[in-house]
Amino acid sequence: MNVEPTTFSAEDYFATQTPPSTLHHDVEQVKNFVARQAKEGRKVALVTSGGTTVPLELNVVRFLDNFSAGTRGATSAEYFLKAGYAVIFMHRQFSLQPFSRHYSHSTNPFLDFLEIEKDGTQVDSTPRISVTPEKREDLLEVLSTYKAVHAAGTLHSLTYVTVNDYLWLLRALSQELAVLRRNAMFYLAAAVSDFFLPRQKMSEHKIQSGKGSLHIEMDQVPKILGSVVDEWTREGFVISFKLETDPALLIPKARAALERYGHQVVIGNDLHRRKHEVVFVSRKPLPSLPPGTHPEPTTAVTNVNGDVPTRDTLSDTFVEYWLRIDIPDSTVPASQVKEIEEDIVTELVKRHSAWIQQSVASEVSR
Ligand code: 9Z3
Repeated sequence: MNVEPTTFSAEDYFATQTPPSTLHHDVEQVKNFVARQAKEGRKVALVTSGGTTVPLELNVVRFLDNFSAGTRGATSAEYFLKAGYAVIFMHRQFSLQPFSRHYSHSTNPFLDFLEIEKDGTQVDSTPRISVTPEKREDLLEVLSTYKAVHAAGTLHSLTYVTVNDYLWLLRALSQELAVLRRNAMFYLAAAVSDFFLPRQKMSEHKIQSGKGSLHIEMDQVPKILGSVVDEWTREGFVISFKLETDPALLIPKARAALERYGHQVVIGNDLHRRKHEVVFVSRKPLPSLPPGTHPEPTTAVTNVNGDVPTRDTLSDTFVEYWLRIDIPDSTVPASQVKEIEEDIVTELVKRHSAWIQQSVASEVSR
């Protein structure tokens, strides 16, 4: 395995890596969903959610994973639906999903909500099952919304596991969503690996132990946000998330991502504070720009190690908006705890509408 590490462009990546076998089927379903939403005049949010894996072997026994339970994505999807958007929920298999997340097996196991009736009133010999009375109200609310969303056909879910699945799906879905023009929102909350092992460098079988330590050299995952914005869906409203553990890096990295990719918003979150504090980083309003375009970088913002600005000269270009909620008291029941995603989505829905109006106006005036 003495192959030099490579920096893949998006083009090289898709020319050399293999698509998931379900890609065609997934894309056909999304195509139909998008066509229906377009006909019914809905905006569509593509929500990506959960971590991506990086397999170390072709017959995969071991893999690296990125942190994310899928809470951000699943919760936000519910609020987008409530705001009247249709949602494509592209999530890591077995991560949290809208509605069922309220009854996650670890924090709120649904079996604890059920009781076997003992009063012998059942018609046949099968005991009846009922919902614990004090849980009924909450369950009814979640269940009613879930059923209404299903009846309206406004939620479409599909899964990925590896970072390779994620990249192929994101490319295909953003190409499909291009037909919606400005009515498509991209809410990229999935925790995506920065590094991967190209299949050409992977061991076919399980890596054997017994030879001492294991050295793996990974390649960098292509920065495909640039392709989303510049090629695949030039008119969509694109929001990416930036996760850091060093708070000092949050704003500089978020600004650098905006500078580099030219999309609309980066939402920065610190790992430990993410449930009650996020920061929206966006470009200060500029004189009207044609849709799908963004200003040329005004400052050199990269260093050899990645995308950290080398000097803080970007504060004139970008604006930060902090969103905070109170840290909930542990005695408040889970169903009554305020969720920061509610405020995130409210803010984004507002910005998306304003952005559509502005970009339509600037198109008309040209
Ligand atoms: C996030 O930052 C999400 O908010 C979390 C949500 C992963 C923290 P949970 O699902 O966690 O509620 O448990 N997502 C984006 C992380 C990411 O990979 N961002 C890339 C980066 O930081 C850019 S796409 O470089």
